[in-house]
Amino acid sequence: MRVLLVVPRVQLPIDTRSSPPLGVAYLAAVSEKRGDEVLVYDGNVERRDLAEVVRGYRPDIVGISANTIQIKSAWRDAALVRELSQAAVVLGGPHPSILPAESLSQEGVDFVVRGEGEATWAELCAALEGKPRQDWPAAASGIAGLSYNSGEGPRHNPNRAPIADLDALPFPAYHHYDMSRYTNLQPTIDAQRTPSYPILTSRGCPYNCSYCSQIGPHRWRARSPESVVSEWRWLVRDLGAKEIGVLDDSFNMKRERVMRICDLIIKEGLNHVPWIMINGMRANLVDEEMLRHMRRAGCIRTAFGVESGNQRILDDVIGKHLTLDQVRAAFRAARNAGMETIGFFIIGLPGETAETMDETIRFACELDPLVANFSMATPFPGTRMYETVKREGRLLVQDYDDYAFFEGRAAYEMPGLPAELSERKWKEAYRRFYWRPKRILRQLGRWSTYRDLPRAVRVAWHTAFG
Ligand code: B12
Repeated sequence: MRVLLVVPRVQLPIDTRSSPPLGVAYLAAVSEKRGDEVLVYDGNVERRDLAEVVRGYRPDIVGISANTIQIKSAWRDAALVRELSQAAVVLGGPHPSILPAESLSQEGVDFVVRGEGEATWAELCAALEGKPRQDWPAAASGIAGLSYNSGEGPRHNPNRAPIADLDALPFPAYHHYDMSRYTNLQPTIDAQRTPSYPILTSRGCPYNCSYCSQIGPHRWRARSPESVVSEWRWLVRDLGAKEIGVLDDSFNMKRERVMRICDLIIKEGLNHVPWIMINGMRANLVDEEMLRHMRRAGCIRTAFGVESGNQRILDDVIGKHLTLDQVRAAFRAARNAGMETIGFFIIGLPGETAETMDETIRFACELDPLVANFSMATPFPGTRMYETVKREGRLLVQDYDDYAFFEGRAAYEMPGLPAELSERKWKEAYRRFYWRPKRILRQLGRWSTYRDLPRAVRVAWHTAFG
């Protein structure tokens, strides 16, 4: 079969060309394993139009990946593919997984794969091969994790159980990407280190934080350290990785697994390639010895999801299962281990007041990470926060494109939490964190400060006076 996999183009003020999209790289590997011909089109780095590619390649099946920010672009791509070809159009990824019927009602969309995609995608490709369109609903009817148009409205087959043996998955098929078009994993912090590759050593998260858009069941599954390090070796030795970014939601659920991964990285002599934790580690499950071992294995920077400086917000609003003292200890341990840190914080959660947001800003300054990222609380469909806001507040986002709130606009308001307050506190957070003399002095010592100066001046101006 001729398979085309599409990452829709979106325009955001941040650089999303940081690394090759991993979900699609896994699907490409699965298709290759089936013997299909594969073409990947990442709209964010591609120079050709999708129309030109569809006309030239004439795919049999087109898979389009979408989170909420990408979904409208994904629907446009689906309609375009339908206009130009007879290919089956399949959507997958976080957004259609949560709202499959919505995507099935769009022009050109034939199927939605819900949740983890590899097995469902492989079964669907096998079921559709050589079949005319009128036979597709019958072919799709027994495939778990699939939603489709049956002729009598949308049909949702039962959920698929999460993949039990992650070691059995093929490595992501990066040769379908033009790596020279990607930057490095955290381009606003680091000098160029390319090629940079992501890696996923585990999937899922057992916690259920109110803001998190987790598409699968809240179950954590891990690859074995041996499987992780064989991919690591391939990335370094065969693909020439200059940097690796761990994308796991919960890398450190099991201490002995982390220690063993690091043992193997050191033993194999792979620790000269720097790696970073892209997502936050669980601050309640780290200790200095673990972080020192990660540092020895080449990890130069870790991140922690702190979210709030107010214990009540952490407990009652988010359900984070974390104490402020555990967070303090984690940052201290990372610093002692010689690692840089990133802190993720949220401003404007349901139930917040000016005082709780102040506490978050003060806590960020106290922890003093290299980078503090203050997200404006955004209720993504399918999250507990979304339900709370729909029940008790008022959503201000009109359009899925507006879910990328990089300019600090509030996504909703609640009684006692007007949009104006969240927006003011968001600006204040950046101003108070980044304009501290201690911080400015430290930044003057970093190379990237000079490279990013024009952008930094723009942001600083915006947060201080905009
Ligand atoms: C890395 C990452 C990023 C990177 C992306 C870099 C890149 N080029 O890939 C950066 C930092 C740029 C980023 C930015 C943002 N991100 Co982000 N990100 C992630 C993260 C941590 C990992 C993504 C990943 O690779 N996962 C691993 C792969 C294997 O999983 P996957 O992509 O979901 O794909 C699987 C399935 O979804 C499915 N599938 C996916 N596509 C398709 C297509 C087809 C046809 C099929 C059949 C199946 C299928 O099969 C795949 C294999 O199992 C996820 C969290 C997570 N655990 O996934 C959040 C996540 C995707 N991000 C999220 C958000 C909110 C954002 C931002 C909006 C945040 C913000 N306000 O700044 C921006 C949006 C930017 C954008 N353009 O989309 C949310 C999305 C929620 C939603 N409903 O849309 C997530 C889920 C985090 C969360 N738990 O809430 N992000």
